[in-house]
Formats: sequence, structure tokens, C-alpha cells
Amino acid sequence: MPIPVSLIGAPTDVGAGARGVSMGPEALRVAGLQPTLEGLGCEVIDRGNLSGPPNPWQPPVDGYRHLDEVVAWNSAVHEAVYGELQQGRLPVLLGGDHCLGIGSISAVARHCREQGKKLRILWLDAHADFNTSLITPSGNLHGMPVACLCGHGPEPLVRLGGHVPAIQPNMVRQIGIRSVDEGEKRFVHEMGLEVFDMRYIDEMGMRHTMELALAMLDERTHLHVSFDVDFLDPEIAPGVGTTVRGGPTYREAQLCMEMIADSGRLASLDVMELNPALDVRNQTAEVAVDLIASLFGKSTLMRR
Ligand code: 5AB
Ligand code: MN
Ligand code: MN
Ligand code: MN
Repeated sequence: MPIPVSLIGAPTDVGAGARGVSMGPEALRVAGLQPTLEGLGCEVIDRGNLSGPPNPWQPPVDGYRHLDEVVAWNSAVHEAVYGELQQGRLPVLLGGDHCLGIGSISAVARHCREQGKKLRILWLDAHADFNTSLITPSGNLHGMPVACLCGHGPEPLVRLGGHVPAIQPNMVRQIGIRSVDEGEKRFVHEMGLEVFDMRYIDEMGMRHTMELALAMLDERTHLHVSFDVDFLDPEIAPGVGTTVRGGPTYREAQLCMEMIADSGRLASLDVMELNPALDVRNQTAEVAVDLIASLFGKSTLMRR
């Protein structure tokens, strides 16, 4: 049976520190996301783009930039992602900045609670995205989604999916992390988030890292991948707002995606933070599409 996939565009940068990730959905389409997935045997519907308020580009208020706009966009994402899951489809959220992970993952968590499924979230990112209003250096909500999902954030975002907190820290595995703010480090530690940072990947390798990150999945597990494109080394992915040197290479990233595909549990995906305004000839979108192909089971040879 072909996998039913729904593409959902969320063209906004209200949660980010640089403008331009609002163009991410279209860049992924131009790079051929739909035909690529169809070529792998998926049945793909492009739902087009969600809409929401424009980016007012204001300084933080009480530690948050653009909270009302972020809430509006996340509500739209939550409803759209939840709707696809209810129809038995695999939602692929095309961001947009990473604050939208709140809407997406709260919808996935709600679906899992209703269906009695176990949720495992792989957070592929250079950043931990675990800030709060008290410790954020920027007020940008794209640096706070994991904390919000775990119940630490502004009321309307923490309550978005109806259940507080939306997720438990032990559902999350973070991979590729190499830039965490001072207060954020302490909070990550305090909450016991499982982080496979670049030091870990350097020492143990991507294979061992992914074996641990994917350990103990079973047929009741819903696997959600939240892929922040800045996870990748800027050499191969310059088109992001917040580049951090020393990320996974193309081969390491491919192996990461292939091992997720081999688990057979992928059930929802976010592709976030792609910034075409900073890209060169759409190459970062093309690399992202390549990696998404591996995530959906493309591999060079048949494997036993
Ligand atoms: B991204 C920073 N930690 O909170 C902050 O790209 C950057 O979604 C956040 O991972 C980067 O402003 C958020 C300095
Ligand atoms: Mn992120
Ligand atoms: Mn990031
Ligand atoms: Mn970013």
C-alpha cells in the first residue's frame, strides 16, 4: 500500500530571528519534493499553504517576540496536522520557523493519546530549542518549542493541544546539537532531555547514535521527526538563518535518515528553518529533499 502523505506549507518567520524562512515551503516544492516522494511510491497530496498574520518585526514583550502571531500560526498548524493524522495520512509540515513545531507536535501528541500510541520524537537540530522567557537571549520563539511542549512557556502555547504538558521530556531524543545558551544548558540538564550532541556523534559515530535514538520502538510507536535544516553542516546547507559550524556531513545525515527509514515507524515530519533568502541556487532545499527521500526509504541498493 502506498504511504499517503500530505504536504502542509506554513509560510511564516514570526518566531525567527532572521526574515526569510517564510519562503521555505515554496523552495522545497521547487526542489521537487512532491515528485521525489511519488517516485518512492508515496501517494502525495499538496494541501497548499496555511495562512496567518504577517510578521510585525517588533522587540520582545515580557520575553517573547510576536506571541499573538506565533499563537495564531501554531493554532492553524495544529488543526491542519491533526486533521491529516485523523484521516490516516502522514503529515509533512513545510516551515516556516521552528516555533511551529509546537502546533505540529501537540497535534501528534493529541492523536497518539487518542489512539493509545507511544510517541517518540527525534529532534534534529544544531540547537536544543529549550529556552523560556526568563533565559532566552533573543525572545525568538523558534528557540523555545521543546520547552513549550514540555509545559514551560506562555499559557496559550502550552495549552494549544488541550493537554498540559503536551509531551514528556523522555519522549524526545535530540541529535546534532552544538549551540545551547547558558541558562538553556542548565534547564536541558534539569529536565533530563536525552541529547546526542556533536561531541557524542564525533566520538561514537552516527550509526551508534541512531541505534540508541531508535532503541525500543515497537509496533505501537508513532515516530515524529522534527528536522531543523540547520542540523546540517553549513558547508552543505548554507540556506538557514542560524548556521552553526561543525554539523553532520552529507554522508552522516544520509545515514541518520536511512536508519530512521529502516525503523519503519516514521509517521509525521517537520522540515523547518530553510531560508531561501540566504541560500545559493536553492541548493539547501535540494539537499533537504535528497535527505527526505532517504527518510522515506530511498537507498542505493535493496537491503536485506
Ligand atoms: B532554531 C538561540 N538559542 O534562543 C535563541 O533554529 C537560537 O529553531 C535559537 O533551532 C535557534 O535565540 C532556533 C540563540
Ligand atoms: Mn530548531
Ligand atoms: Mn536550529
Ligand atoms: Mn534557525
